[in-house]
Amino acid sequence: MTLLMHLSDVSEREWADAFQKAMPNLKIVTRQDKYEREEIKYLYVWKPEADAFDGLDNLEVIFSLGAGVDGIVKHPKLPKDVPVVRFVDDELTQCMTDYVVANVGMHHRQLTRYSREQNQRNWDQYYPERASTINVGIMGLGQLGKDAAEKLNFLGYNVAGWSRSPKAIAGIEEFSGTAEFDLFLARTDILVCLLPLTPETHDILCMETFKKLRCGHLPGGPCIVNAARGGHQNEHDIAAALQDGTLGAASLDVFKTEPLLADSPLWALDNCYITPHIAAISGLKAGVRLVTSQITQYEASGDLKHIVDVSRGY
Ligand code: NDP
Ligand code: OXD
Repeated sequence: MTLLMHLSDVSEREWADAFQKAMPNLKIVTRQDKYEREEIKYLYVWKPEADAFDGLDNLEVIFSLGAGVDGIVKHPKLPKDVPVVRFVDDELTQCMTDYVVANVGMHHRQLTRYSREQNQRNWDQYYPERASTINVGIMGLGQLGKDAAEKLNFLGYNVAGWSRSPKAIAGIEEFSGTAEFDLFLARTDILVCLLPLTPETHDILCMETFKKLRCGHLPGGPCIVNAARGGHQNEHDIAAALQDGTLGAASLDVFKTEPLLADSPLWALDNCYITPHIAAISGLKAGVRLVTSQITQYEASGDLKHIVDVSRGY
């Protein structure tokens, strides 16, 4: 019984060594080590390559290094009967909320405007409105969206959420399903995307969506914050909307192609705030703790937590 690391763009050795310390009785290998494909019972995976599942005939559980599993569920050779378990962790949730709160605050307090003023050495005492007049709309009210919504609500923002199924979260106005999407957009000044990437949510951040946001309330125009996946955004539309005033500003942590291509027009826009997919990392300590406890539980009782619904895509 062996746990295989299949981690693209991440140090497999570092993770394998940390897992080995936590589970001395389990054989743990990277793709560089010697092992037989049939001995693999557990797979720890990030950005699976084309051959990721080939020959893993005795695989019992797939653990995702990421909270988002779009790269796994769309894999054409994903074994149908093997559970996929995703990364759910309080530290990761806290990091994402930190990112969202920082960026919502930045747009609410009109940082783009004051940066421009600073560049011109201009002292213009424009006072932003208080938080309770700002409508934040969060797409996705799961593990991450719910926490961000609650913390923003605590800070005094007027928060609404949009999800697939109806929710009841104290203090949060709730919209659900495609039928209520336009209503949700129409009341939103700052739109935050914390959706999983699925065929239904692909390119949801597009000009058509931006034009439906509440206008005339934030002085520069409505703003967006995307910390979910680059596949959610039409980057051509974002660049156009940031230039023609449909959007006042955008914070983007994720991109269609990562790293963001050098010739992307987004780099040069002073109302586009780019971070390199760092909103919330799956930390080594937390990952080792999560997977170790899941394997221990699974070996004892066959139970697993945070199993993905592959047919739904998240
Ligand atoms: P969850 O699965 O816990 O929550 C997903 C939410 O999205 C749910 O509320 C779900 O609705 C809603 N949703 C899904 N499909 C639709 C739809 N078609 N229409 C409306 N709502 C929909 O995910 P997490 O909160 O844990 O994570 C969200 C995403 O964040 C991840 O998939 C990942 O891509 C991204 N991420 C990015 C990171 C970064 O560093 N940039 C770090 C970690 C995650 P319902 O509740 O009704 O099912
Ligand atoms: C994740 C990510 O999905 O880091 O966890 O993007």
